[in-house]
Amino acid sequence: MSASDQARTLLEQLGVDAARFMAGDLVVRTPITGEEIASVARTDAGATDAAITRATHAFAAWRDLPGPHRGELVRLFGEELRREKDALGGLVTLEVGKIAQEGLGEVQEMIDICDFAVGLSRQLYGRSIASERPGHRLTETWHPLGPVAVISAFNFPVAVWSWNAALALVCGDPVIWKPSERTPLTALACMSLFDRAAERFGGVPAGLAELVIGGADRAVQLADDSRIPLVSATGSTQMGKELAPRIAARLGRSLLELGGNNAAIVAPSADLDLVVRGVLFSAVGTAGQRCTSLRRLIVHESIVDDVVARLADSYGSVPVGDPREPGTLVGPLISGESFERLEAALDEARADGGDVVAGGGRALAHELPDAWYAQPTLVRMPSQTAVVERETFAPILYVLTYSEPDEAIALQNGVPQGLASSIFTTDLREAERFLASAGSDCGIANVNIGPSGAEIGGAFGGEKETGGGRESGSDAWKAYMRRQTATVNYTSDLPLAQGIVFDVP
Ligand code: UN1
Repeated sequence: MSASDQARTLLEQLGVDAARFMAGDLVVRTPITGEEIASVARTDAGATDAAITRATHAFAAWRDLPGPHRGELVRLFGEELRREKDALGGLVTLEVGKIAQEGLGEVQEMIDICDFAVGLSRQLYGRSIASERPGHRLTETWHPLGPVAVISAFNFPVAVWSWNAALALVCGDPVIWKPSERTPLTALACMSLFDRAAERFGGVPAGLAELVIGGADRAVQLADDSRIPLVSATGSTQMGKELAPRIAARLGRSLLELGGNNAAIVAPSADLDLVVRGVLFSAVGTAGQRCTSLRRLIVHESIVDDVVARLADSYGSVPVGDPREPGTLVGPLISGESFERLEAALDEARADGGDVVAGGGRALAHELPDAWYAQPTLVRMPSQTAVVERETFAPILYVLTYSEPDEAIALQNGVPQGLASSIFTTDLREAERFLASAGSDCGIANVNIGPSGAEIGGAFGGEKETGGGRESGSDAWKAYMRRQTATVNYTSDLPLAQGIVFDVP
C-alpha cells in the first residue's frame, strides 16, 4: 500500500472527512519516504478570529457545568482514544516518522492524561485559610480561566495538545489548537475523535475544541488576542522568545515548553549496562527529536574510554530505517533542513576539536532519496563549546569528561536550557547531591534513567530558556484556572485586618 493510501485508510478509520485532507493548500509529506500523502486547508485570519469568538461563547456555557461533569467528556474522549489507539499511533508514525512503538506510546500518553484529568475533575481543591478576624471565613477557590490557546510542535504532535486539552477542559476552559504545520493530519484525527466523544456526551457547546491550521502568523494572532487568557506554547526557544513578549504586552499568561539540552552524568560507580540502555533510548530514540532527548553525556575520566567504546559499539548496530517495520529503532528526521542542521553542528564540533566516534552521516540516501535518515552520532568533545550549548534536534550525543563531582554539575548546569537531566550512580551521596538545591538546575532530574520518557503524573517542564512552564501532572492544572480569595463576614461587627481602627464618628 502506498503511503498516501495508508494515510487515507487511517484517516477514514479515525472518522476524518476526505474533504478535509484531499484538496487543501498545505501539502503534507511523510518523512518516511518524502511522498506527498495529503493536503489540508489552512485557516485564515478571519476564520481564526471566528474560532476564538466561538471559543469565547463556549466558555460562558462550559464554565457553568460542574467539574465532574466536564470530566465525563474527557473520560469519553479517553475511551475513543483507547478504541483507536492503533490507528492514531499509526498515523503519528506516518506523519512524523516515529517508530511504531513510540507512535503507540504517544497515544498512551494521551490516554493517561485523560485518566488523570478525569480524577482531577473531582479534585480542583481550594483551601480554607485561618482568618485573623473573628467571625470571618477565608477561602480560596479555583475558577475556570477562559479559552486556552495551545501551540504545539511536530515531535509530539498529539500528546502535548492532550496534556493541555484534558486539563483545560476539566478546568472549564475551551481549547484552540494550532498544531505544527507539519502535522495537521494527526490534529484532524484528534478533532474527529473528540467530536465522537462530544456526540456521546451531548450538549457540548460549539467552539469548545477548535483547530487552527497555519504557521507563525496564526501563532502570532493567538498570542495577540486578549480574549485568550492563557497561551501554552511548545517549540523552539526562538519561537518562545517571539511569542512571550507579545503575550506579556497584553498582560496575558503564557506557559512555555521550549528547548532542552539535556545531560546525563555517568559517575565512576554507575552500572554501565544500565548506562548503555538508558543512553540509547534517550539519545537515539525518536531520532533525537524529543525536547527531552539526551544531548550531552558527562562521564568521569576514569571510565570514559570504556563508556565510549561500549556506546560506539551499540550505536553501530542500532537499526535505522522505515519506522513502520518491526525492529526499527530509529526512523527519519522530520526534514532535510533538520539533516542540514545536524551536518552544520558536526562541522562546528569538528572545528572545535570534536572527534566523531560513531555515525555522522546520512543513512538510506540511495533507497530513499527524498527522506532524511541520520545515523545515530556520538562525538567526543574536548570541552563544552558553543555548539554543545545549542539544541540541535537530531541524534547527536556529545561526550564530555569530568574529574570532580562539582565539575560534572557545573557542566550539566552550564547551558542556557534547563529541561531534563540525569545521573547514573550507585553512590547515594552523589545522587542526593545531584537532586539537592545546588545540584541539577533543571525541571526534571532523574537517577539511573535517562532524561527522556517522563510519565504524565509529574509536572513537565523546565527552567531558564526552557521557559519555566509546567504541564501535565502534579498541580500543573492551576495554570489553567483563576484563583479567587474570598472573605465572608458572618457577624454584625466589622473588625478590620491588621487591627486597623477606623471608627466613623
Ligand atoms: C516533548 O518532546 O516535547 O518525557 C515532550 C518525554 C515525553 C514527552 C516529551 N513524555 O520524553
